[in-house]
Amino acid sequence: MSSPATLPVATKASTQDLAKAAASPAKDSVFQLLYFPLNGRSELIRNLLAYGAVNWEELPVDWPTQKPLVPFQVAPVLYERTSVTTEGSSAPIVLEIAESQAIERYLGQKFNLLGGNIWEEHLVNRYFQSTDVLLQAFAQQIVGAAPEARVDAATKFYAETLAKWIQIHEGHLKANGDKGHYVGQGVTLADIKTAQVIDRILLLVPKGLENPLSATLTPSLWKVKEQVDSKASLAVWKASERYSQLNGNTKARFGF
Ligand SMILES: N[C@@H](CCC(=O)N[C@@H](CS)C(=O)NCC(=O)O)C(=O)O
Repeated sequence: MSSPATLPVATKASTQDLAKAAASPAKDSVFQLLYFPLNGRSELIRNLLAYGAVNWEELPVDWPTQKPLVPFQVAPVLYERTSVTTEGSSAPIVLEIAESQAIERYLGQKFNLLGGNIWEEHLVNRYFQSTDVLLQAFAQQIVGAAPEARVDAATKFYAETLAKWIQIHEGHLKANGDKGHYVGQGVTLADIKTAQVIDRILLLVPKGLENPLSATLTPSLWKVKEQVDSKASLAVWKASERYSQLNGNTKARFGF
């Protein structure tokens, strides 16, 4: 009998067969995510799975046992049990997808969130990346600061790094029609990333400071968040007990 923390076994098959499985419809797959009970490097992945309205679940974690078995010995790892089989077998192909940003882009591609052409994909990637740079600075400067230094660190971060990001992103969003989208008139990976990073920044505002992002302060960015959050399947996820638990665990883990 397999233990509850047993990992799915990635199918060993030709690149051609694996590519066929990866190209199969997401709605026919079951996705299983291995990550710790925190937002961390999986908040966007969970949001994307919810946004895509696919069949997904979290795998039980027994990290010491699992660590040596996953591609880079770090989490997250996403497993996709597809509807595709290899020739001569009835076993569905299981894909093992690793590295948080590679997982996010994989899901972005699967859910058609990377724009409609090479230029749009570049725009998606550059606003996504710019927002990731913001998130890394936030993690380092605020989350990583000693609790007694957090108010000063956050005040500086809001006034400098965040203010610059806001100015550039608000400018682009307005130039794109101010409808809450980075590219064209639809939701892309860049939009979902921005909505997630806004959530993360607002979740971790040090006590005593005002929210630095809102419908009044950052109207164009707020529209992005509203557009993303209006997706029914994502709203269901955000209203779930597990979502609140992950937020609570994240606050507690970092002493907010
Ligand atoms: N570059 C990797 C970094 C992953 C990473 O550092 N994961 C941490 C948790 S956020 C981890 O697995 N820590 C446990 C360990 O290293 O044993 C990614 O983005 O997926």
